[in-house]
Amino acid sequence: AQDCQVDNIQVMQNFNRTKYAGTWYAVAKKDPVGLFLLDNIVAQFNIAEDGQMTATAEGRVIILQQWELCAHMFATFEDTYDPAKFKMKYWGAAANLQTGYDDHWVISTDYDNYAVHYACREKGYDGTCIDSYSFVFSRHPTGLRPEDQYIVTQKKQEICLLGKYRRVHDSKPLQNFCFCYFCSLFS
Ligand code: AZE
Repeated sequence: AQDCQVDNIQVMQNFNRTKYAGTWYAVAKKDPVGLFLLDNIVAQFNIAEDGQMTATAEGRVIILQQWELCAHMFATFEDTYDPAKFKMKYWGAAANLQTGYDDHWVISTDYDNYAVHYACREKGYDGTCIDSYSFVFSRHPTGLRPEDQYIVTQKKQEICLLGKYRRVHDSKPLQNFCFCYFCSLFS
């Protein structure tokens, strides 16, 4: 059973950022309050020689209620006391796009197939999260392998978000709305 306390959320043990690097396709997401990436979401994590993690991400967004565009985002990560918990500073390539400073926690990953990500933007007085977002990432643009579903469902439950996800349609931006400019650079 979970108490849903943000401080008690278990993250990936012995997290290895080098194995986490590379391309991840969002196959499911739980949205935060406000504007968010809709679909065609691909993230590319990179590890510099000094070990510093950075990422780029693209995704389809609708701004001002009708303008559809592809957001190109950049992120740098600050390390914390826990190797699987980062602080993520991010900004959009176009000047008018989103900037932010969010948690970036890796809840679980096998590095080769799936990853469950979590970010809590606002904790309530009772210690539970009142504004979170989360991605289920896959290495495969076609989605999760059936054998990874069980662990992913388990982890969704552990972070108290079971039933709150939506499928992300079109996790193949190369063929669809967004073109993942950075994907080829690092692979
Ligand atoms: C993430 C993967 C690592 C890099 C980044 C990510 C998050 C991006 C956003 C973008 C929001 C954009 C909006 C634009 C109008 C976690 C996918 C940067 C939250 C709302």
